[in-house]
Order: sequence, then C-alpha cells, then structure tokens
Amino acid sequence: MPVVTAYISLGSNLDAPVQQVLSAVEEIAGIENTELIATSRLYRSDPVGPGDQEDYINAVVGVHTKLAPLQLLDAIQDIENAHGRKRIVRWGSRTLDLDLLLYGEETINNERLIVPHKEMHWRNFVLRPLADITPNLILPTGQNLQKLLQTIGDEGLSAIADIPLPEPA
Ligand code: A4P
Ligand code: MG
Repeated sequence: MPVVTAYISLGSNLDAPVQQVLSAVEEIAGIENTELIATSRLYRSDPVGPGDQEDYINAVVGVHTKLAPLQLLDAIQDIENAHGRKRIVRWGSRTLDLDLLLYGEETINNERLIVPHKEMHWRNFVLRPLADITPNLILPTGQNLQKLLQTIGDEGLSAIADIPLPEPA
C-alpha cells in the first residue's frame, strides 16, 4: 500500500475546546494504518460564522497514511462522533470539527469528500497552523502557502501553546 502524507485540521469552540483538540490529536495518532508525523502549535481564533459564538481553538496535524481518502474520512468522522459532535448549523458551534485538508497532491471531488478542503484557502486559522508544519507547501491548486498567508494576515489568530507529539504506540 502506498503511504500518503495528509493534513487534518482540528477546531472546537464548545465543552473545554483545548481538551477536545488535544485528545483528538491523540486519537488521530491511534488511527489504523496511519502515523502522526507532525503537529502545529495550538491557536485561539475569532469565530467565523453566524451568531454569537465562543472563540475557537484550532490546530493542524500531518499524518502518513495507508488509508484511502474515504477510509481516512470515516476515521476522522468516528472521532468527531465520539466527541459528541452534533451537526446542526453550518459554520455553527461544535465540540469537534475535523477536516481533511490535503491528501497528497490529490484533488478529490465526490459526494462525501472535497479535497483540498473548500474553505481552507482563505482561513488563517487553517493556513497558519498548516505552515507551522510545512511552511513551503504549494497546494494542489498551485497556490503558494506563504503567499496566501501574506494576503490573509493573522488577524483574530494567536498561538497559545505547542502540542506535544504523542509517543508512538
Ligand atoms: N466533506 C467534504 N469534504 C470534506 C473534507 N475535506 N473534510 C463533507 C471533511 N469533511 C468533508 O461536514 C459536512 C460534510 O462535509 C461531511 O459529512 C463530509 O462528508 P460538517 O463538518 O458536518 O459540516 P459543517 O462543519 O457544518 O460545515 P462546513 O462547511 O464543513 O464547516 P467548516 O468548514 O467545517 O467550518 N471559526 C474559527 N475561528 N475556527 C474554526 O475552526 N470552523 C467552522 C466550521 C466555522 N467557523 C470557524 C471554525
Ligand atoms: Mg467540517
């Protein structure tokens, strides 16, 4: 099975969000046929979306995986569900949101999965942590990560801690 480098974003703004994100990192490290290889810093970010929401905690992790894209999506959705995630409002508050940002160089567009993630190109709370891990990345769209970040800036975003890389099992 080929090994692919993939990036997953983590976000939470309910029920002790720092703990939600840190435990999700551990759980991603436990996904079958998948190795956690890198973690971004942990960020606090202003909420993007409707209504009066709490600040978010955001991070990104990098993995090496032998899973196919939909298998990896299944695995991260299992983790979301285990965190009591209820899908109510688009862009609304959530205990844990895990998005598959990138899967190798692949462009994927089917009913369940769009990769690169459709909102990532304009969200500093995704791109800045991604750049902690892979600063020189060129996206499958040909966009340069650093150039995107220069355009977007870091407004509303602050790094609050490092995330320890869990020991391999
Ligand atoms: N899906 C398609 N592509 C993907 C992908 N690349 N990764 C499908 C993950 N899922 C993908 O997801 C709905 C469906 O998208 C899934 O069933 C999957 O098959 P969802 O997470 O239930 O939908 P959602 O989160 O309500 O909507 P959406 O558009 O995914 O919201 P986002 O983009 O997840 O935004 N503000 C701050 N500061 N920080 C945040 O983290 N997050 C959001 C949520 C809003 N505002 C935020 C933050
Ligand atoms: Mg999502």
